[in-house]
Amino acid sequence: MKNAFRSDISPSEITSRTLFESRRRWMQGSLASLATMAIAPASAKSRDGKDFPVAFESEKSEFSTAEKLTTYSDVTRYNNFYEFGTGKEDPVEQAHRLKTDGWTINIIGEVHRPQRFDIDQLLRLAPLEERIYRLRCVEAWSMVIPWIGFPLSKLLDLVQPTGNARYVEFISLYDPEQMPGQRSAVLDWPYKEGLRLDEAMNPLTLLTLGLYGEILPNQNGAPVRLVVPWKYGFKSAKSIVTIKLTEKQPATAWNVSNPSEYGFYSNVNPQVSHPRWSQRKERRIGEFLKRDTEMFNGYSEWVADLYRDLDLSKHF
Ligand SMILES: Nc1nc2c(c(=O)[nH]1)N[C@H]1C(S)=C(S)[C@@H](COP(=O)(O)O)O[C@H]1N2
Ligand SMILES: [Mo]
Repeated sequence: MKNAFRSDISPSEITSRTLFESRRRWMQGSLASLATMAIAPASAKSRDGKDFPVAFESEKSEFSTAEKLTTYSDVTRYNNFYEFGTGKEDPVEQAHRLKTDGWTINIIGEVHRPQRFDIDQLLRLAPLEERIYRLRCVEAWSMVIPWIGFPLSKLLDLVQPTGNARYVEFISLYDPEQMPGQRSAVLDWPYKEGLRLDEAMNPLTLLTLGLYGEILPNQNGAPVRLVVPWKYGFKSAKSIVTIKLTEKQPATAWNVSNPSEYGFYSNVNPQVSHPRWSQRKERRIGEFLKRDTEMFNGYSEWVADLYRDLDLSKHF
């Protein structure tokens, strides 16, 4: 099987090295963070034995679950990334096409300081944390993944939302040359997601640059994605190029494609069935028996307050 990292000099590898160098520079300049460094740099070989030149250090997070990790192989081979096809292994086979060098994220809309960030700037923006989160797909499977990133709130604080800002829209890359899945109209491209501003500012909402101590593999949304652990996986947009603060609730790709099945909120909620299947149980990838799905994917303690005044069967 083809792999994003198998070719001698893949675009992602070049980016990887750049990230590693910039991260190392950042670490050298920051003695304070050396004291809290928790994860040693990974070796030059990845878990599946291929060259994998990049690793970076991060701090452990109080928000991490102690549950057993899903294997690196499952995390990077069983993916949803419709830009590269709708099959679970399409992303690992196709995402090597994605060029991530020179990537920027543009923050626009209702902010006092609109700004474009490159990945180097993002890496230096805040201490990187390892967050071991459950990811629960709307398709009733789940994984436990050690992400690397920092709270999105740190980025939003920097651009200073105006008093009008109430929502945050996330827009993924549109480039059918690199993303063959976009030649089919399976979704209204580019992929878009949205959060209420207070959801985006919640400390659990992670701007994510890596997993398993390494930079994000392309199929997991390189070079920068969102991870929103109390919502169904599709809210966690991959390969983001634009973040737009808005006054009105933004349209989202899944809501546009099928409004009766996918609402704006998309909170993990075992009491609200998907119209075509129950959401009461889930299969943890790598396990045989199904387990009960928890309200807000088990993150109620931190997020239930956000929805106190909302009827969650209407706002599903
Ligand atoms: N741009 C983009 N982001 C996306 C998707 C997608 O198709 N395109 N799929 C979503 C879905 S349905 C899930 S479950 C998660 C899967 O993330 P993973 O493959 O890294 O586990 O990514 C989400 N983000
Ligand atoms: Mo999903």
